[in-house]
Amino acid sequence: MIERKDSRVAAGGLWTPTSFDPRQPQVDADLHRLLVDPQVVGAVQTIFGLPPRFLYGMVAVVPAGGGRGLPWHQDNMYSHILGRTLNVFIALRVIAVEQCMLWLAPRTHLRGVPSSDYRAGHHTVHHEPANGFFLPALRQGDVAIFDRNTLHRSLRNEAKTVRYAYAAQFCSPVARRADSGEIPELSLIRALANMLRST
Ligand SMILES: O=C(O)CCC(=O)C(=O)O
Repeated sequence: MIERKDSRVAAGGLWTPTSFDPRQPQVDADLHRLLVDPQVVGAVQTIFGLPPRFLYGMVAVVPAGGGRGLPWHQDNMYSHILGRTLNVFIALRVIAVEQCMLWLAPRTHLRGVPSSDYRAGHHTVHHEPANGFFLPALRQGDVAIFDRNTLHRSLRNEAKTVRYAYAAQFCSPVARRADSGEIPELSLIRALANMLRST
């Protein structure tokens, strides 16, 4: 159960990610199964028009009582991929608006990768978007799908309960790493997929 992560986050503390680790695919396998969920993968395939490749999976926990989220950023600032990439943000439990809700700035994915600072472990854009909005309250299982170039952020968890979300990230089969031109490292992710399918 996702609540086992509560012990890792202190009230009022920071957004805490737990990424899928291909070397330990059994850890949190019940959560990382979302990377191979037919509805998640099917939705991404509908957008790409092609079967997607797995890129990244992460559980994102935000402590109750003022836990802090992330500043405006693109995911493509962290692992720069050329080609289409998507983030599927999934509510693992109900997420109330005041519970460190996700903000998005529509159409910012069309502007490429803007300049940013890397501070305290996170990229932050120099110029905040003017058109940001926050999502409505999410039920468990609700998703928001956005391009990894879309600016997004989250503020604080003002609620008394922890916030749980999952970020499942995919790229198109023709996307390549910007630095090397290689296919994003996927062999290990495929290992995950095979492993999870067989469990
Ligand atoms: O979990 C959050 O509040 C932000 C999520 C996010 O930035 C991401 O999925 O890339």
